Amino acid sequence: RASSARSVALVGAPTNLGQRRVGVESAPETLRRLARDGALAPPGWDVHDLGDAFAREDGFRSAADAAADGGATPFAAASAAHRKLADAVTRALGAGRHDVVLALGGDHSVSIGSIAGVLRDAPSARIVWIDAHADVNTERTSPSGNLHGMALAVSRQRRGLSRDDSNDFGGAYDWLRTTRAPPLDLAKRVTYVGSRELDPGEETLLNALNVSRFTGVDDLRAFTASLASDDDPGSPIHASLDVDVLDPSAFMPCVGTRARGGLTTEQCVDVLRALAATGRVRSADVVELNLEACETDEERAASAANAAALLNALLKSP
Ligand code: EXY
Ligand code: MN
Ligand code: MN
Ligand code: MN
Repeated sequence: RASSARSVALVGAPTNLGQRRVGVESAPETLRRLARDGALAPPGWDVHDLGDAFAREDGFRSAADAAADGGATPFAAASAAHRKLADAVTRALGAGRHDVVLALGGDHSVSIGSIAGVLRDAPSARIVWIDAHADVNTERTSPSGNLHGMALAVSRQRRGLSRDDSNDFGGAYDWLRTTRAPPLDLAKRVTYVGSRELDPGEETLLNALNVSRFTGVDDLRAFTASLASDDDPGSPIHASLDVDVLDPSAFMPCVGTRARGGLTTEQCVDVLRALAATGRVRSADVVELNLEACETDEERAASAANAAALLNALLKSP
């Protein structure tokens, strides 16, 4: 590549196993098409598509099968896919050829894999969780049984997998115990941006641990200001971007879990630009785009374009 160009690597994670809707597993293909059209990255970036971390059929469950399961997450299959994503992310980061590695979901449970992959490469990495939801339910507090609402609970519970029977997942995530990735310390490493729809158990946990959350418009400004005075400016940032953080009525109708209210595209772009401006964003997820979860072609076009605008904003112009 030209010496001035920056490189962004794409790793697909085409799965819908963390929730019950079909369609979200196709988002990597949608995002790749946007990349081919030049809409995904700003000028000055080379896009390198590393393919999918696992086969689409290994991450797929039909609507009929999901209904037959009563919606319960197939933990073993999900975990196997996430493990492959973790390996792909660690490999892409370690190769040193890419400035940023993007994991393309898939539902938000894929972050279990990408975060393990990131922490193995950089144990001090910060996670910025940009989402309408907190995704920190345990098996006991989850109202739905859907794994995408538990992703951060899995990432933090390494030892708890054996100690805390409320988060066991049938042993499916035992591989996290033996990976070199440390368990995720929520209070130290995670910042929430845009979270507005929490379950009671999540609220209790985040309050008890005193985890940083920035939700309203003033909060967003405070968040971008806080980036300049980070106490750990050397650590890389992993941005986990759930597109349902945007307002579904105006900007992002094509998502599986709509939460009333939310950010405008412009507000979210500002946050992502501020993150990019730190020069510390080494990796990101983009998840939950589901073009089958909305009604019209107009909605599909707007949702895809807004998702691309967010990814663009995350990549700093050289
Ligand atoms: N908190 C709800 C649950 O755990 O079922 C909804 C979670 C939605 C998760 C989306 C991906 O951010
Ligand atoms: Mn190139
Ligand atoms: Mn989420
Ligand atoms: Mn969400």
